[in-house]
Amino acid sequence: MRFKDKLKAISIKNNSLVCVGLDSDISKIPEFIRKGEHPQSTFNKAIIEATHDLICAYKPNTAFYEERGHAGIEALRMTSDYLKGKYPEVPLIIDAKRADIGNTNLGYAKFVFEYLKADAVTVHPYLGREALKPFLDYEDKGIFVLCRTSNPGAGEFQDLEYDGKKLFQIVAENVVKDWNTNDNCALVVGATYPSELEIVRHIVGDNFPLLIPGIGVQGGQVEKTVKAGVDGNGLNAVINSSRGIIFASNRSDFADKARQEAIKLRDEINKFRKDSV
Ligand code: OMP
Repeated sequence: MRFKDKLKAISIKNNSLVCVGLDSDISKIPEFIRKGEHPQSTFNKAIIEATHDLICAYKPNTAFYEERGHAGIEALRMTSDYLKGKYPEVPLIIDAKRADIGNTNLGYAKFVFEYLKADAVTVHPYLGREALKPFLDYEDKGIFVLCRTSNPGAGEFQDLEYDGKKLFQIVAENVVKDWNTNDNCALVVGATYPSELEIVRHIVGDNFPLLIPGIGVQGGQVEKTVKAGVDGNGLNAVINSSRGIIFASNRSDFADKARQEAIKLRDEINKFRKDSV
């Protein structure tokens, strides 16, 4: 199934736009798990078991795995195998923020889509469409292009103006008009910038997924995010929370607490989602 269809189906089935960020920082995993074998994948499996019916996607950021070398890559692969085996209807977004010349991207794309079996990936737009072709050629996958990031310094380049438009607007326009020939593109816009999020949703229209990180710990507000981010059908917003869900507790109740946080976020999103449709 194509990523976009998979995302829509699970968002409707679980009635949820919550994406759980599996940013399983080894130093924050509960100690009793850290001491055991395969700590990151054991932790991820417990989070998946506790939340799979409440969410529309999982998004591990590779940084938290790469820092551990071989053990981390193995943990990512084990997490993917587990998800694909038990809950194949749930999309896996690998947050790797890749981008290089085309020849090199071939290797990056194979790693995320063939080795890790991801449904989607995050990429930088800086090198242009031609360089990202190896990603864009995977018709069934989702290619999330960074557009307006959530960090405080995002505007340094992304707000630069050309011809009366800011760079992030030009990125959104180019992606939706020129890059999306396989209907597999999506954009990343931070929850910390709801006005920019509204502009981007206006540019891309309905039926175009936006990954929206920055809720909770980074300060993004749910009401503004939902009102600005969902499409006309109340869908296609993938609202990510990582630390706020997976590290809600560092004791033996961590999975239950993660479930409670996921329910809280799902319900808060749905409260405002109804007003937006
Ligand atoms: P929390 O702040 O813990 O919820 O984590 C946010 C996650 O979203 C991290 O994995 C970030 O790398 C990622 N992210 C952002 O925070 N801001 C962005 O602009 C883009 C991303 C992303 O591409 O997911």
